[in-house]
Amino acid sequence: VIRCRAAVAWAPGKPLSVEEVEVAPPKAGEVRIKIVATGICHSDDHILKGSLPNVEFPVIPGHEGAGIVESIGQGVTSVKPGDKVIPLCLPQCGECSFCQNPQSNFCQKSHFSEPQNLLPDKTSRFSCKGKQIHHFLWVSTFSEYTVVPEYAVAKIDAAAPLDKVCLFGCGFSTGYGAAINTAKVKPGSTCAVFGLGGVGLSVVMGCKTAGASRIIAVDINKDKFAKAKELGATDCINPRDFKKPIQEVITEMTGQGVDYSFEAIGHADTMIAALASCNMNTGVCVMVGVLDSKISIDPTLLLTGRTWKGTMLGGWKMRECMPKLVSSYLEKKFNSDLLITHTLPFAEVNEGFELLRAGKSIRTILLF
Ligand code: COD
Ligand code: ZN
Repeated sequence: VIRCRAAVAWAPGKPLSVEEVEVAPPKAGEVRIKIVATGICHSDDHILKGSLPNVEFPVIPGHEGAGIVESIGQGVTSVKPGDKVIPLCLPQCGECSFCQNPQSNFCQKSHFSEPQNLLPDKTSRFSCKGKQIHHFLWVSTFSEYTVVPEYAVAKIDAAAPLDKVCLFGCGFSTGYGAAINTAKVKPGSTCAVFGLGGVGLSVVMGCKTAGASRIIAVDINKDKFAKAKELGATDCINPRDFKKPIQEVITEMTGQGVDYSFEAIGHADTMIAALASCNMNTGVCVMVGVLDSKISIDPTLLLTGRTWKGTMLGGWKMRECMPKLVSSYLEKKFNSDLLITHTLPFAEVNEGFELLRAGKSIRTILLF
């Protein structure tokens, strides 16, 4: 058993508390990882507020981490102690019908299929003050050591800087893949991206890489516009600067609406606005944000031919694609470092969340 620091969410609505926790050794088929760096994603804030379904407290959040294998359980063959790895919040067992389908990046043997924030054997490797602490998406990267199933671990290049590629665990992969894999943005096309956080800005990067000729970035915080332009946005608009709905503004700007629109905020009204902003017949709208409520739409929006899609971690088969994404990063095919605005010691995790809530950060990296 290892004793180390972790940020525990004891109850919804409370700040995280940095505690000493016990981390049990990996069981058969599991890997214990020393987390070196972890990003703060808006979804972690959703958990703290208690607004994500199926999350039981107390829990150790965090799902955008990178680290080094500390020890392995019986039967583990794909990684060994000392390997650099990224824990995956979407695993890839390689055997289920989804994993075998080249079109799919889902895995049936995941916590999404059977909502529970314990490991697959329905137990936890974490305890604190005599209490069992829940895992989050199996990965719980706000802990200096974490235990995950082998099929939720991707081995990456030994040259990868962990304080940078940790973003591939969620934000960067989700946004970049939403454009490249889910929407399959074509060269010369027009795009609109709603929400310019770490995820939305990664969508902008994906649209740019795919060769979009026009990328309209939408946010109510104009402080996000400079970064969006740097990453490839051609137009930046604030819905609050217009009297008419933003979908009408975008439709006028482009003639028939954009070819591809993306929602990376997680609000019902912006999901509908994003849908209505794409071409009524051939437009594709990708929903990236999660919503904790229901949404009602005018079916005519779809009847005219639009496609409305969702994306899970940007459509990547995480375990096989992660090493390739890291290699592309090392070859400088994209610069995800531009998303990192702050780096803080792990003890300042709550300050990191304050920066996110205040709209002052894109990504804060916490270092152990
Ligand atoms: N109109 C325009 N922009 C808005 C509005 C609005 N009404 N409200 C907020 N915004 C902007 C904010 O100013 C901010 O710039 C941006 O939207 C949101 O950015 P962040 O930094 O707060 O959030 P991200 O980028 O870290 O995450 C956003 C998600 C929506 C992706 C996230 O919250 C989420 O729902 N994640 C779950 C979806 C998913 O696929 N997750 C994968 C595992 S987490
Ligand atoms: Zn996330």
